[in-house]
Amino acid sequence: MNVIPVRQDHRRGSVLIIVLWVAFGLVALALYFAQSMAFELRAADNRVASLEAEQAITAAARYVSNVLATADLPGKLPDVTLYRQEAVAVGDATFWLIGRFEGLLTEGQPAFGLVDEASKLNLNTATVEMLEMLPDMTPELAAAIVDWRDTDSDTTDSGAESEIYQRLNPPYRCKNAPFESVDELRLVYGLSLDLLYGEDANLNGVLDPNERDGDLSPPYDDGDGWLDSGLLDYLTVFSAESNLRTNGESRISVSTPDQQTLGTLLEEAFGTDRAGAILERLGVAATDPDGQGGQGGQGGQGGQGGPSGAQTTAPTNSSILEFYIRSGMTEDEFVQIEYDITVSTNDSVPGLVNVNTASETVLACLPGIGTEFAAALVAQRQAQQGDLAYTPSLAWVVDVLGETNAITAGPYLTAHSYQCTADVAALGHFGRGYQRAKFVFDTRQGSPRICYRQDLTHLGWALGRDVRDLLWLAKHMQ
Ligand SMILES: [Ca+2]
Ligand SMILES: [Ca+2]
Ligand SMILES: [Ca+2]
Ligand SMILES: [Ca+2]
Repeated sequence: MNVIPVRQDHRRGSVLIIVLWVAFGLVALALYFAQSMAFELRAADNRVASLEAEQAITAAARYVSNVLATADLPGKLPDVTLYRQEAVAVGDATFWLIGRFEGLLTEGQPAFGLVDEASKLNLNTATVEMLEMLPDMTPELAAAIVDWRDTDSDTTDSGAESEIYQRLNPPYRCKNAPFESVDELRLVYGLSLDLLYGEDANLNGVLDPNERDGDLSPPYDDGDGWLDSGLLDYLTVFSAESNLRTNGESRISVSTPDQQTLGTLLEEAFGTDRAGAILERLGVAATDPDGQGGQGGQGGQGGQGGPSGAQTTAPTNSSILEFYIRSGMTEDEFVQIEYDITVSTNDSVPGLVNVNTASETVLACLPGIGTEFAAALVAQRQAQQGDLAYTPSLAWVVDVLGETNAITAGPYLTAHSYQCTADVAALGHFGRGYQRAKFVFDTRQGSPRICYRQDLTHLGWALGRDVRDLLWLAKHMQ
């Protein structure tokens, strides 16, 4: 009689243990699913944030398109104070336009704004000599770049044509046609990624912590606290100036000035007397019906007025800057007709460098400027900035370069910009879902058109430390 209750106690104990194990298992399962659901939720939340950021990038592209469409003059980029470029809210998302500094770098903090494509050297028009002036560029690589785009198969000095590319593994052919993007440089013989990106691994124009720590973390850098930019920062394939006047008609060529058309333009701008004086100074034959003639033409700098008579030939001008110098116009006068004249008969002129936005490094590549005058040009430009309503002009360049150098540099310079880059970085809610895409806009047709888009999310965080700190604060204040 005593044995049975003992067995029952045993059984009860075993049942209790089993129940406890089952309960424990159920709790563990519940915890496991809860954890996994939390992960799932977090992942879904991040996906939502990424989608928000993508939407913000699309919104940013529309916004930039609107900003460009409402510019007060064609060929004039809006001043950075006239549009929003930093922490712009779109619903729960935010976007930034990553720009480039004019002047001093604030360590690690990017500049925000649009980037002018005419501030860079054009890969499709730059000569070997101009390319060679870029930092870390070798004569071999400069020659290989020109060989890549020129239609012939004659190797330029130490360049590279198909013969060399066929020996690579895998072999390919030299393109022998214009570059369509700057990234295409990767295919050019002798070009390394180090040269393309320099120390700026995330292409934001500033030194980030991994770009100033030597070889502690990629990329390799010299740790000197100064950003050595790669070629990508100085080159473009998009710069091309529209050859239309503000009224939509073709610009008037002053290459070999024609008395009639130029005369009409000058008369409309400055009146008959002043127009006559400018034409005379230019040595343009005057065949007025009242028989005043072109006698006494001075011919400008070293030019010849030619024998007096109705059909003298005026000296040709290689650029509108040379025309300006020869004409004896004042700076204010030249600005009034600068949009109306050209030396080209094409619809657009590729590769001109905007002297009002180009960096010292880019200006130094141009004939007539070089390292001797590039810094002085930038200093002069910074000193005269500030007037938002200004009409962009080239005329001031003569004061810095002198007439001879200005005439040499003239064919490569412009004061206008018809293409710009919007490098958009965006975040979704709570600063999550970082995305980045770069757009190039072309305004030659009037309404801005996107001619290039590239995703740059893979380059990682590019908004600098301040934005990251602000996000951290916002997150922990909630
Ligand atoms: Ca070639
Ligand atoms: Ca950087
Ligand atoms: Ca490093
Ligand atoms: Ca450095």
